[in-house]
Amino acid sequence: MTQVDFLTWQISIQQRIESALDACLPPTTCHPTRLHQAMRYVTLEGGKRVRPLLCHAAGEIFSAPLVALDQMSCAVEIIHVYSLVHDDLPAMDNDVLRRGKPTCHVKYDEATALLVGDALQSLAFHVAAQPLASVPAETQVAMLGLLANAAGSRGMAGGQAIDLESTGKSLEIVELEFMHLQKTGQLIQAATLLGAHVGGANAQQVQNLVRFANRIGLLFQVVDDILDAEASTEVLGKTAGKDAASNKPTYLTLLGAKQAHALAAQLCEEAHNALLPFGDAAVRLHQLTDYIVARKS
Ligand code: GRG
Repeated sequence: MTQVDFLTWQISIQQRIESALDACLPPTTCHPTRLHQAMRYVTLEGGKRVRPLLCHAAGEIFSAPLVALDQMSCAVEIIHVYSLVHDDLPAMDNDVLRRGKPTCHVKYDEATALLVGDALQSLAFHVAAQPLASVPAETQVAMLGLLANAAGSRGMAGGQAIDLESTGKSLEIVELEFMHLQKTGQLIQAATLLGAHVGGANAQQVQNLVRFANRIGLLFQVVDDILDAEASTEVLGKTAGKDAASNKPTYLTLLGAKQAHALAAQLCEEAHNALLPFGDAAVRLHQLTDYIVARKS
């Protein structure tokens, strides 16, 4: 079967996700209108949609139904958006720019930003819990558990807690790795595995994808650290140089730029190798791996 090129595929998934997210979110006319406006403001028209792309790419290995992949992709993306809104709050990263727009608490106010995050997290589980015709109910319950763990204190929220505690401190490389595997890696892994479960992946296939996602999670973060130091605010759509300004330990501060680039190249190779058991079926995951390394924002 001839396949469209990566860019065409990427844009088509991004468009599917934009309309699926639009359909998930309450309309702005629905009371309380300001909260719903703010939820739509932070979720729609922005972001690279990396997690939905991973979910679709993993699901495509098993020819999973696209509508079911849209549903689980939206759930993960909505959790991700909630985390960005809370991360930007003055009590956390205190940032004014996200996805090229004023952050939620700047555009609205802090209380609204807190509620937007809370409401988005609930919405994500509501979306993920909608019946999926192609997935056995017990598998879907396990998928909900997987998503909850990835977002919780032993996943993203826990990683964020470690991040806040480590500001101004120097971490060992293994500690930095652990923090990122929790903060960024767990949700990236959940996106990949949810796609695979929608497609009915078996235990061995899931294990192979865990290995892949683990490398991709770290790779994503190493590249994020490099971009924070080397790219401009304009291109990033968020404040550049934030890590150094807030005295955060990063791959760059621990390893230096040259070794951070070398680590990215190594993680990229390991991610590709983890996909070898899937042969050509994993083409989109291979392409996404290269995209994550080459991304400019
Ligand atoms: C507040 C519970 C809680 C967690 C926050 C996501 C996060 C955890 C913090 C964001 C800060 C940060 C730089 C995290 C590391 C990498 C990351 C998740 C970057 C943002 O994700 P992208 O690049 O963003 O996929 P877009 O906007 O493209 O979706």
